[in-house]
This record gives sequence, C-alpha cells and structure tokens, in this order.
Amino acid sequence: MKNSKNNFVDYVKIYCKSGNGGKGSAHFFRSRIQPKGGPDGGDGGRGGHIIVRGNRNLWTLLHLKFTKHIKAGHGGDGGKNTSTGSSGKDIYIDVPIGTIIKNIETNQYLSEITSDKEEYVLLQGGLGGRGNVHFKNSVRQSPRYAQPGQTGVEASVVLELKVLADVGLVGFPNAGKSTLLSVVTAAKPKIADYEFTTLNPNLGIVQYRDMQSFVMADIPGIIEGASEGKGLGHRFLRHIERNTCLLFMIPASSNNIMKVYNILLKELTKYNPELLDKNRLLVITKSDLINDEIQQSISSSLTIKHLFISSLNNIGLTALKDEIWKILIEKND
Ligand SMILES: Nc1nc2c(ncn2[C@@H]2O[C@H](COP(=O)(O)OP(=O)(O)OP(=O)(O)O)[C@@H](O)[C@H]2O)c(=O)[nH]1
Ligand SMILES: [Mg+2]
Repeated sequence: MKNSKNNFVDYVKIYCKSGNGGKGSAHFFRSRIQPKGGPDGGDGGRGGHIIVRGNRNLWTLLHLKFTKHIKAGHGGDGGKNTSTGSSGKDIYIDVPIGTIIKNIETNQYLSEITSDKEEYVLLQGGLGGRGNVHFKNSVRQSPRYAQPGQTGVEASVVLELKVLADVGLVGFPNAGKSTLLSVVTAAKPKIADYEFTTLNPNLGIVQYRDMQSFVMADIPGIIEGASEGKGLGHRFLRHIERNTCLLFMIPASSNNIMKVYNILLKELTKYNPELLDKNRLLVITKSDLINDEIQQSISSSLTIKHLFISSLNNIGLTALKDEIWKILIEKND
C-alpha cells in the first residue's frame, strides 16, 4: 500500500537526526581574591530526541507527505559556575494510531503506535559532555579537560499506516453515509438533512474486536447521471477505487431499493468497470423509520444479501461490522 494518488497517504519515508549533546566546560573559577580557583565547568545539555507520538485526531500520514528531513536541536554547552547547558529541542512526529515504524536500511520493525499520546523515542539525543568539575580528584586538582558532547544519531525510517483494508460508502445524497461514519469511528463529518452535505471524502478508523481496525471512507453522494456530471459528478469515486469492499447505502424509506441499487451500480460501472469486482454489501439505512412488518416485506422482496441498520438508534451496527470484517478477512487470505 504505497502512496495512492488520492489524499490517503499511508506510507512516508523520513530521514531523522537527533541533536548533538553540548560540550562540557573546562572553566576555572577566577576572582580578585581567588585568582586560582578550582574547576567550575558545567555539563553540556543533552541533544533533542526525535519522538513519534500517537494522535487520535489523525487518520492518514498526509501531513508528513512532504517532510523529508527532521532534525532535533543541539544541546547547549556547559558554562562557568557549574551551569549546565540547555537541552536541545525535542521534535515530535505526530502520527495516527496504527502507525508502524521501520528502519529503512535494515527493514527492521521498530515499533507500532497503538494509542493516543503514546510516545516512542525513535532517536535519543546525544548526551551532554561532563564539565571539568567532575574530573577533579586528590591527584588532579586542576583538570583542563572536559568531555565533548555525544553526537546525535541518524536513521531513515518508514512510517506506515497499518490498515487491513478499506470500506467505501456509496449512496445517493442523504442516505446516511456520513452519519454511519460518525457513529462507528471518531471522525466528525458534517451531517445534515439536505443533499450534498458532504463535499469532500471523510475517513475514519473503525475499531473492531481484539484491537483490529479498518478504514472507512465516506464520499459525497452519487446520483443518476453522475457520470455525465450531474450532482457533484463521479470524480469522487476515485477515492473508493482502493477499497476492498463497498457498502451500498440505501434508506429504508426508498420506494424501490433494487432500483436505487442498480442506478448506483450503473454509475460505478460507467466510472470504472473494475469497481464491479469488489465485494458489495447492501445496507438499508434508517431502519428506525419503518416497522417490523415493512422490514419483513422489504426483506422478502430482495434477492441479494442485505442488512438493516439505524445509525441513530444503534441497530445492526455490530452485525454490520462483523459482516465487513468477514469480507476483509476473506480478501486477505
Ligand atoms: N431516522 C434516521 N435518520 C438518519 C439516520 N442516519 C442518518 N439520518 C439522517 O439523514 C440525514 C442525512 O444524513 P447524512 O449522514 O448527512 O447523509 P449522507 O449520505 O452523508 O448525505 P450527503 O453527504 O449529502 O451525501 C440527516 O438528517 C441524518 O440525521 C438513521 O439511522 N435514522
Ligand atoms: Mg455525507
């Protein structure tokens, strides 16, 4: 899963270098009354670390797409009067939960960020050198020596967002796509009771049992004739080209669910016939608006597999996730 052409960046390479430690000082105390005072050189400050940190508000590595180099600050040198140099500035690389960190040269797996605010010190800053006060002993009263700071370390790393597979939400405007995303992920897409509320795709990560997760993409609504440019057109379909599984979202209140399903299918085919190779699942939304009897009659009129959900009343959402997971696992086997 390398960078795809859309804004879903899940793979970046970055060269990182931690800061050098500051030099220890070889200073001697001097004053009018004490012209030959003892050593009073302080320690150098440590160099800045490079730290990778989990951030639950990030869903992709897009913000790092153009970051090629990251360098932390150097530690300050030690000074007279045993004063310690300042520490170099640490640099934090914020990443979405589920990001894997690998060393490029060795291809070695280093760590995975699995929770918000979790920190992984990728590169330690160099230690500051010790000032000459530490080297004074009974034999050597006036050490003219102080340690240099340790140099920082460097590494080129790959950050890769681990997503098992993706699910794309396809449907007419107002079908409840963004609402579903908002209840099964932490994403906060705009939701409103009018058509074309969503103008740009939204992504969210669905947490599934046992710490598993998958990415769900909510895209703008599609209408009949989208391929001829009606509504917002069908250029947004490129965002679901990489999805393993497509959910066809159709409200329970639709007069003819199969007809809507076929229109969606037709528009997808016109965009890219390969989209038909993907797994599809018919999801009938807003099931809270109909009673059991109507639900029964809809069910018996349908010949394809379908699930009823209500994002508002939390009906059928676990079953939906289970079903999606089954599809993703089969695809990956
Ligand atoms: N009763 C009921 N209403 C729902 C449900 N899910 C969504 N809605 C309502 O349907 C309307 C449209 O929801 P959205 O999630 O914005 O629909 P969308 O498919 O993202 O629409 P576009 O972005 O315009 O394509 C909103 O008023 C929602 O509150 C549901 O499960 N039950
Ligand atoms: Mg929407």
